[in-house]
Amino acid sequence: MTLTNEELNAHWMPFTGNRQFKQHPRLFVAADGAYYTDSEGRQVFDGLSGLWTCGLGHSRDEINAAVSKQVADLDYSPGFQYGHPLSFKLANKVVELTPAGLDRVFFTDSGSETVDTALKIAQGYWRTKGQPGKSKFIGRIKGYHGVNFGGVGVGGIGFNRKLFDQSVDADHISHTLLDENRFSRGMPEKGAHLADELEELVLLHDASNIAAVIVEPLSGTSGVLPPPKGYLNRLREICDKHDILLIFDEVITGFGRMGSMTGADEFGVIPDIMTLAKQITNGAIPLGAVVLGAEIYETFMDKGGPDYMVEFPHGYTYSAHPVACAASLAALEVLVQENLVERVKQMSPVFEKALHSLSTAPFVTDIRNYGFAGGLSLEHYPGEPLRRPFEIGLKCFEKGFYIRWGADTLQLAPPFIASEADIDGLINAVGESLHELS
Ligand code: PXG
Ligand code: PLP
Repeated sequence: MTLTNEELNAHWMPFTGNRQFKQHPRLFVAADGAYYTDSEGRQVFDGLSGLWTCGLGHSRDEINAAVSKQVADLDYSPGFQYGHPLSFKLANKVVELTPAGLDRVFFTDSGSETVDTALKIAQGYWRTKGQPGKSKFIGRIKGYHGVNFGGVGVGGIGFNRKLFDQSVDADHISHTLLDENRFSRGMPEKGAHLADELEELVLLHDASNIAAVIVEPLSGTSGVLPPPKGYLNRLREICDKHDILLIFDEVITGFGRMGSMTGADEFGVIPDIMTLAKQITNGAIPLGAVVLGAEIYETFMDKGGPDYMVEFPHGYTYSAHPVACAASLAALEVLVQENLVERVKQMSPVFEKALHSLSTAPFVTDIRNYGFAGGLSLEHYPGEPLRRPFEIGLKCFEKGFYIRWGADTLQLAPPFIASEADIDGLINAVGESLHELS
């Protein structure tokens, strides 16, 4: 199936070079397991699990069946003032699978909505407690928290911010991408001290003005930056000392990618609020979730006024959509039943070894990895940092491998079900592409 130039025009594609794409469209028409079929009928390996979404592989019978049944039984149910049983079942499942102390769940439809919801909960919490001054957020340079106004405000990627006003009051600590950690495997040794910049910002702004700190435990979008050893623990200590909420944005790290159920579990640091999306439904239907401690929820309840009143004026038409809840329950069941989180942990050394074999390939200036997530930084063309990753991405696609390029990095995130041969094939395709460009 091919589309004409005219047919391609109406859709303004997200985070896409629209002009280049419409000249050279890359269209998927089917997917099964770890492979897509493109519009030319070729099999293409899914080297990023969709957009970090489809760890279980595509077209899982269990999810398909649950979605089909739910559409037939109850296609939509109003989420405001009425409910349906699946959202409660799913909330309990999410609580069971996330760290102890995170006991309440607010559903959304995407990572960006989840982040903005978490920020609103944090600000609303302090106001409800009678500390309205605690409204500023601290994010991190290179952080990605989606594209809604709050997420862009706390985000730390200049390219995503430059066209828009500063939307929420936010300051940022440094990123953790250090030269001395280049080619580290797993958590880098150096960089825990960078968390102390939070102390500096507390001195500057005063804790009485700060609502929350938001970080990805492992930064995904900016090229896979695992946290330095001790770094997240230090952030936790500083937040505790100054009574600042710690939000972990686990939209990518949640539900298995790190080789544990969450990044918090894997790195041994528990936040006050966690955001989840993507893997929660294996990508089949959009859904996100904010998970938080009961004390935050109870604060809103206690100060909610008469019980006919809404305690938190927030929610989406599609919050806890029944079909999304059905997809999520099925996806989480497969994740647990097939021990896929354990599989990621066991296979991570295989992925790590294969990935780092690219350290001597042309243009590679750094490689980073954790679990089933890998990032490569590439030498820039003079004045054109974004060009080479784009060229490599296209070369890989020609070879039948879908990978992600962003900024001056390549990102790899194979499905949890990927075989050793799949991983070798992926790494070989990237290696060959780099050699062909040299
Ligand atoms: N937070 C984090 C940590 C994310 O990774 C979002 C929020 C936003 O989620 P939505 O569903 O609104 O897109 C994300 C999304 C990439 C890539 O290639 C990463 C994301 C999305 C698309 C591509 O790194 N992350
Ligand atoms: N805009 C208008 C005019 C609406 O009526 C609504 C929801 O009712 C929204 C935006 C928000 O949509 P959603 O709840 O899907 O975020």
